[in-house]
Amino acid sequence: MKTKITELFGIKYPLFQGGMAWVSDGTLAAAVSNGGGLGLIASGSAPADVVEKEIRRCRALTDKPFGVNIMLMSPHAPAIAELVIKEQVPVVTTGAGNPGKYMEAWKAAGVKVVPVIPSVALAQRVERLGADAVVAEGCESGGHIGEATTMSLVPQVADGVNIPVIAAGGIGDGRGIAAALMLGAQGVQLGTRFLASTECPVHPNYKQMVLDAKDTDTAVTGRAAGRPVRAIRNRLTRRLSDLEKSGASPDEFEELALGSLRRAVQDGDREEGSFMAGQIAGLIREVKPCGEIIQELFGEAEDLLQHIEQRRGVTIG
Ligand code: TUI
Repeated sequence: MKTKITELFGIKYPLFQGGMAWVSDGTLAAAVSNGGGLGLIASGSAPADVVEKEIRRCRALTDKPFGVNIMLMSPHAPAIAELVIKEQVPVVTTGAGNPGKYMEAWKAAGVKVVPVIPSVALAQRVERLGADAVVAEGCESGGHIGEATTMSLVPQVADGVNIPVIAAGGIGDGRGIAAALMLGAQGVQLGTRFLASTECPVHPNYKQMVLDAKDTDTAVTGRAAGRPVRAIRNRLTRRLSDLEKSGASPDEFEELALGSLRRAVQDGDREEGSFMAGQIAGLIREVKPCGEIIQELFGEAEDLLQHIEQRRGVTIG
């Protein structure tokens, strides 16, 4: 499958792997890049030297293009913004903020920039600043989210900008990919699907939580504190939600949330960890190698798009 995204980034399939804080390391990114997508190392809240090691690890495992996702709320974001230039990382995606102040330097260094955005207004702002593409991320996604759903956001962003759009949020199989293309996207970004991959470095309990999740098993907490986060329901999400109802301050809230992602990823603490995952977790049944996941995703999407009449019993004309 060729689109503007495969052309622009020199990849086989129009697929980005979501940059998941504490999760997306050099090994996962290389596995996705070797499978024909664009693997992304997530900086999360890690310092620049840790990210540098992951870049080196990724380069040792693949000669294909890859990228770094920079979480803009991190105090280390400015140092990582410089690091990607020094390391000549081909692609940067950004999340949780406006990347405006870094754009000029990245563009001058030849880094391709793809901000993750939750609204049309932000998509248009980053297009004016020189973004090469945008990831339009709906609130079905795991982690830090915006308000709009993928179904409503993607066509509005596609109409609002001239650069290519990558759809994210709620996509877990070939049907989701075909649907995203129909909505006007030229590529897709999947995070949750790659949580349940062989190469994903999270604790086995995290993968099992994704496999066990049903459609309604994620919850959003932190709306009142202005930082909504979607994760699999457990004691922590219930406590956060109670705290929110009791009118706790953003600081109190932050204190409870702090460190909880690490507790999920490293310790596999089923009750007190923050198991960030998207609503599509309910669809995911099996842990597989990234290469197989990607083959399966695009086999299904291509078959559906080529044979929609037979596959869905649609008669046109
Ligand atoms: O960034 C994400 N998802 C994330 S980041 C993350 S790390 C974290 N850990 C604990 C608490 C909070 C975060 C986990 N998941 N997705 C991309 C995304 N970006 N979603 C929403 C946005 C966004 C929000 C506001 C992008 C830009 C923005 O701009 C506001 C402004 O400054 O104009």
